[in-house]
Amino acid sequence: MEYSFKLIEQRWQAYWKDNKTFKTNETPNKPTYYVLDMFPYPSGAGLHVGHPLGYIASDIIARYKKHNGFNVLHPMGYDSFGLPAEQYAIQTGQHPAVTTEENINRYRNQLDKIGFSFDWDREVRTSNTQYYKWTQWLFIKIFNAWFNLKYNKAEPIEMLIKTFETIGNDGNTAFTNVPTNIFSAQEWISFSEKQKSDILMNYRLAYLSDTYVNWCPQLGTVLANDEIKNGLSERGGFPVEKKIMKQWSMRLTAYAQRLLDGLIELDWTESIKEVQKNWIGKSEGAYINFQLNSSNNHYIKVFTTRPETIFGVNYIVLAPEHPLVNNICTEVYKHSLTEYQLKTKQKNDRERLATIANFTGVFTGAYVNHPFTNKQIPVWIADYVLADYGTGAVMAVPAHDSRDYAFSKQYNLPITQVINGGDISQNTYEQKEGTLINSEFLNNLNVQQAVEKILNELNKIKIGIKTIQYKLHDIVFGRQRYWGEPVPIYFKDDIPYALNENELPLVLPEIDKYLPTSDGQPPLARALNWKYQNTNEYEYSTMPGWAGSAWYFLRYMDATNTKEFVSKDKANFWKQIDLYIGGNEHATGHLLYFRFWTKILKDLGYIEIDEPAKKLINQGMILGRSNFVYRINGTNQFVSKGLKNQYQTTALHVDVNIVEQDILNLEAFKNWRSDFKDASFILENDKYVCGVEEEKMSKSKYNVVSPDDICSKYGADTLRMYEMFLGPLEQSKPWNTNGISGVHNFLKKTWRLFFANGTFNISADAPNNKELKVLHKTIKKITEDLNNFSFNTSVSAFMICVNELTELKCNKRAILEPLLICLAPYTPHIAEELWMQLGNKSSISEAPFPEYNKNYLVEDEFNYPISFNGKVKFNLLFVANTPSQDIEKLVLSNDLTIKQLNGLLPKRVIVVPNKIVNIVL
Ligand code: ANZ
Repeated sequence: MEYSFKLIEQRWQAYWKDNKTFKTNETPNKPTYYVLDMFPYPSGAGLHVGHPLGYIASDIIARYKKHNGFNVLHPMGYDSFGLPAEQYAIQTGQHPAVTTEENINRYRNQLDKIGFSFDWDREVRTSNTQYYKWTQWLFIKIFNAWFNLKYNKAEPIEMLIKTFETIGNDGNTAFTNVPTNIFSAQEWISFSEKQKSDILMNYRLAYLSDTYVNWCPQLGTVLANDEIKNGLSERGGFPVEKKIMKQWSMRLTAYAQRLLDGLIELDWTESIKEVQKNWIGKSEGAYINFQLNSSNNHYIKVFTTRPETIFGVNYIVLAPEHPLVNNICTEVYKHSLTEYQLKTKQKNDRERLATIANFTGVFTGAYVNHPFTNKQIPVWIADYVLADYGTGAVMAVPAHDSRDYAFSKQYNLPITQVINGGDISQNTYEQKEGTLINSEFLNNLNVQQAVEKILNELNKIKIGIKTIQYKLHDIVFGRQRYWGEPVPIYFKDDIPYALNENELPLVLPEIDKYLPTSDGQPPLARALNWKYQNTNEYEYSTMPGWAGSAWYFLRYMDATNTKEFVSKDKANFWKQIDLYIGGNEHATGHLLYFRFWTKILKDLGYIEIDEPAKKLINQGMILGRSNFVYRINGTNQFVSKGLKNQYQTTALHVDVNIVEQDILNLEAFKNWRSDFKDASFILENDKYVCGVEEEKMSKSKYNVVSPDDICSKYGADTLRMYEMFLGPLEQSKPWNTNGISGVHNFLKKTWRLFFANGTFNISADAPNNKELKVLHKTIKKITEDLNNFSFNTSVSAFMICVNELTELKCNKRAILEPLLICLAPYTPHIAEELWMQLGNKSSISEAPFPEYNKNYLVEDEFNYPISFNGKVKFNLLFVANTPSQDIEKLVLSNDLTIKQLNGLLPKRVIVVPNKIVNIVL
């Protein structure tokens, strides 16, 4: 019987579906294992062979854990709100829900062909009302929460309101990052509803405020920092500018320290942890107030990490957007200042920080007093100072800070070096230039002592205090787009109110066009008669793409619960993701946000875990292997790669599906595109050889390989095995179909172990030691590999095993049956088929994973190198552990030895057991 993978794969996929083989078990007292893939956004292009890489790895682990008796949770779903469906809707008028549904169906179809063990009963789609009802519910919980610094956790807003009612806000421990006036309990009670709402906004973990946002005019929406790459929108590559807008945000900064601390215990790669650490960007330093010369009461507050350099301060710089700028600027400088502020608006943070050679700024006309020297210090504005870091103001110390130095050079500002104890500037930038200040005040102090002393002094006069700053920003939560969760808020008398829980879901209304209104309101403002209780306006922005994915891992635990987003029981049963697999492009987006929401949910008492995913593996990218043809400029003639240097040519991508082993199929090429119908060719050796390059897989490069094609040509088992064979999971690697037939042949060879002359032929005989050794060596290797998530190395172990068994002509059940179980996680269809043919009645996935017996692994023979005066001449095979005297005798009586000795008598024979024999002449 032939290995007809098509039939086999269809049969078992249907069997698993009909028998719900991979329905999640929740058997008490069994260990649990939660394996999750980052769910896909169902794009119109479908899956290419790069997408399933992580899914295959996680599927292997899920199946392996099932063999080992775990309750395994291995679900899949769709991150189905998002921009592409909406952009498509704008172009075509097609409702994004329709496009999304079509794309999901296509994805599902493709996924099904690969034979994953997902429990589809637990599928989630973030755009389903029954899903986003809970996203909205969670939003309301976050809106109604504040962060209590005393306990370092979130608490319900009612508790804060109670404190305000009893003691006001003086000395309270609520986290806020906006200036808030002090009020008494009496005052709080006398405040209007609107005033109270405004004050609470300074504390809520989801809040509305005037915020600097990254506005992308072409996309008509704001973008989060991680949605911007090199100053352009990640999607579409459009320019992005800074703009002030009333906007929903989440107070991520309240959790900066916990997000940092939580990283320590996580089994994530160091590089991802490092990225998160840098993104959170903790800096220890001080606030120092510099008194404005023009006023006794006004100060410029700077943030510095180097208070000990204060004697070298030669000017102060404010961010152009700093609120004080317009107040302190003197008349003469107003014009140039306004102009500079306008210019700054055009730049994003990255461009501002990357000003390396070209620092610019303008003088404000104002001065501050130096607290120690009383010197007059000019105040400038410059775009290298960012408005939203620290205080948006810095004390510039050109001798010790490279940016300040470059700026001073640009504007001829004086430079002052501070020489303190001598080691002050260790490890940091230092210019040996400018006036020297050998401050007596700091004489002979080391850095730490100097910092202490300065801060003590500043503290005494109440103008300096230690502080910690984080680079992390709160995250903008509103999007001015249609295809997202409506924010469950309505406005009454300009006050935002959350909907009641029983009013959820707030369903996305139908609109005529997926565009902003003529007066610039978001698309939801187009909805007719869409009002809360027919009276009040709803919030018109929708949630960002990451809202649904910030908690989806919890929904899988209890996907059909209509009463709760997840029950306590299920949340405690499954606890945490044991293994999370996905791309590393989410390092500062999703991977930070779902940690953030998890912490809030824990604080509010809904779940018990503080971190969502214990272990994270980032799979590498599978690169496309692009092919090129070379068109002679101005003609429709194409020259083969080896001859192209003789002509002026332009390289064009050609569809990899009409190229085999880099040789172009000429007829197919002519039929590929109408403009190539009359193409002519200059060949080498009668062939057209294409150029090759590794690039990201994309439609526009015609290098996309679809898993469907591979499945229909070689089968899903080959695809699965081949993707693992390509190399370590974490590495990026090119897709090269050239090697695939090797893997396919390996499966055929495995199949043949079970057949003789076309009929199933298995022996019940007891296995011999050689066969047992091959099997147990393989079990050991596969088990170790699975525990180390090293999948590629398993593939070669399987190949060696099957080759050895073929050589031994082994068709014994006692060997082949356990081998099938080892193979099942990797190539489940062929394993199930042969398992059934062996007479088993239930799915192979129910079988316990074999354990290796180390007694079978003992080497039974040793191939001794035989050397003469230290030079190895040949090898002789002896049964392992043969006594040395016996070996000596056998060696000396061997023909090869006699020939080598050529009549000489050996002086000595040294036998090192299981290593070497040396004959000394
Ligand atoms: C004086 C000084 C002397 C500084 C010196 C540095 C070196 P990190 O480590 O990134 O936190 N700074 C403060 N706020 C800023 C802002 N909004 N935009 C740009 N720069 C800002 O850096 C903190 C240092 O960066 C601060 O310490 C401040 O300059 C500057 F030899 O103060 B420093």
